[in-house]
Amino acid sequence: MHQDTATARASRAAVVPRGWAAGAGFAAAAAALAAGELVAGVAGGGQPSPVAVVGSAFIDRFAASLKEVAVALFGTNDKAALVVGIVVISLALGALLGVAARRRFAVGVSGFVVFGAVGFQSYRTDELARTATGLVASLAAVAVGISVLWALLSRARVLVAGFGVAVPPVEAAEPVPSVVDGVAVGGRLEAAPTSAMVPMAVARRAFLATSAAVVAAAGVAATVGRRLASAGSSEAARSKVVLPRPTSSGPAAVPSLEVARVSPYITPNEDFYRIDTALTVPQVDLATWRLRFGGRAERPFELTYDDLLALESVEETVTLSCVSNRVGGDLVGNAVWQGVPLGVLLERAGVPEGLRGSTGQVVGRSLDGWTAGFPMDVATDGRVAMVAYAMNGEPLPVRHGFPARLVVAGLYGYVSATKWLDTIEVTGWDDFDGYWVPRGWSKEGPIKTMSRIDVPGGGAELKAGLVDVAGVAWAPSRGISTVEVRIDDGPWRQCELGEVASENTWVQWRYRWRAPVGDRRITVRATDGDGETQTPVVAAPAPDGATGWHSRTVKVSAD
Ligand SMILES: Nc1nc2c(c(=O)[nH]1)N[C@H]1C(S)=C(S)[C@@H](COP(=O)(O)O)O[C@H]1N2
Ligand SMILES: [Mo]
Repeated sequence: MHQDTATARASRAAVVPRGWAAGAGFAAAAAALAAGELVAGVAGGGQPSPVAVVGSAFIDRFAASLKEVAVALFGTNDKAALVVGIVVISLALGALLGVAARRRFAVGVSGFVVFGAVGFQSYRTDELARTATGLVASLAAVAVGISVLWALLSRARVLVAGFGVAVPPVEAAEPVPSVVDGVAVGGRLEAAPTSAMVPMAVARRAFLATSAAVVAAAGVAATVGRRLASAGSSEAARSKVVLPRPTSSGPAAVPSLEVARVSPYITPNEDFYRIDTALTVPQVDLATWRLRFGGRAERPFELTYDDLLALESVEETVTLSCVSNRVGGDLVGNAVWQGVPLGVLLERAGVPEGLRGSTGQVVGRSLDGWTAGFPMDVATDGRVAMVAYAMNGEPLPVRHGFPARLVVAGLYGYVSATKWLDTIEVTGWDDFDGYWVPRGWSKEGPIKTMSRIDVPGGGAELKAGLVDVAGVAWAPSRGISTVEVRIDDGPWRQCELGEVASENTWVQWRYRWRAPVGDRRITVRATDGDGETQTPVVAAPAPDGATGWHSRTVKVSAD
């Protein structure tokens, strides 16, 4: 038989229960993450936190497989989902570490060190992050994580050994009145199976309160960190910008077609779709931001923000579309952009003879290292291509590329529309591939002709009689010549088209349908300015844009 002394029992009792240890690990991980947020906030200058850099590294590593999945699953909420995922996984791993550390604390220490190493490594590969910030944030997170785990496990041990905070000194000679069912054995508190419940519950509650306080403090620290981070941000700089008047304006604003729930001709900035790989939007200090022209340009130069705004500018309405947009999808929008023609800037930079036309490439590089490239002749063939700094009369919104971005009519965003511009490089077509090219997307990305039904909605129940069928159609840089609608397998009917500023924008269309009773399928197709009709062949977005006709089924009933 084993020796079963009171001493042995007491020390065994001092082993922290699994649940408590998991709680301690969870709270320690929360504190570690919060320490990272706080350091990033104090560092300022838009320095990302460990959660943010790990998320960015994850995006760059898995972008090719995720782009489709993420867009499909979360729409533009994919970033929030990623951040939540990283936090949840970190906390869960923290809980596991806590359990492992209750017998061997070294395991807990190693766990947090590995956490810190992953964070630090992500800082080193992140274009936006400074290594120094990464070092301090990672070390702080590791130190805080280990300290909190140690403190909570020690507290847990004291509580468990003492069987509850309410228990007076165990040396008490008399049975302790408050521990009704407890029995003092040899000067130590011995708990009968049932008797232990009451004081253990008290102890558990005390431990829970401590852990909850740690988690709450972590929440406060993380919030303060986030606040600090946003204080010196682009948003602050943007609010002080005064835009110049455009030197010349493209065709003036056109009236929007008045059909209930059809997309307005101009997409308000708040409703404009957003797609990018940036988990934290690059933050800019306008005093130090420069737009550089380089690569193989003959006369590399750079512009300050004020220089850029002082140049002659144009204002043009251009429809942007994402290559990931599905048939009927909403990753498309139309805005009035103000900026400096790219051709003028390239002229100043000097494009070597051998790089003019299709042998050359214009590469936009963003502050966070994202890149996109398109053929040189696109910049010089007379279409709208500009370094834009304003969108719908406002300084470029931060999420749409403040302080400056590229806008090129007729090309999908992934090959052209670099936001948060840092550098524009002149290079050879074969000398560089933009971000999405090695990830399986086509090197050239002209926007395919597309049309979409906005109203009636899919599955709508309508009354027989006159019904407005309406939507938008686009083929930027070629324009739309006709839009046709078909009911079931009936003949194609020409639609009425709204006004457009130019061939670079989408057009609103409407068909006045005398709807007969029954389940009906409405299909739309457009023909571009070159006379080419949208193909009915169904293709997925990868590798160069979706095709197919958009249709919707509605139920028409007698009134
Ligand atoms: N810096 C940067 N610019 C970027 C991207 C990006 O990931 N990073 N994504 C591009 C893609 S795929 C598209 S479709 C457009 C979308 O522009 P928007 O978010 O302003 O609508 O931005 C482009 N510019
Ligand atoms: Mo895109």
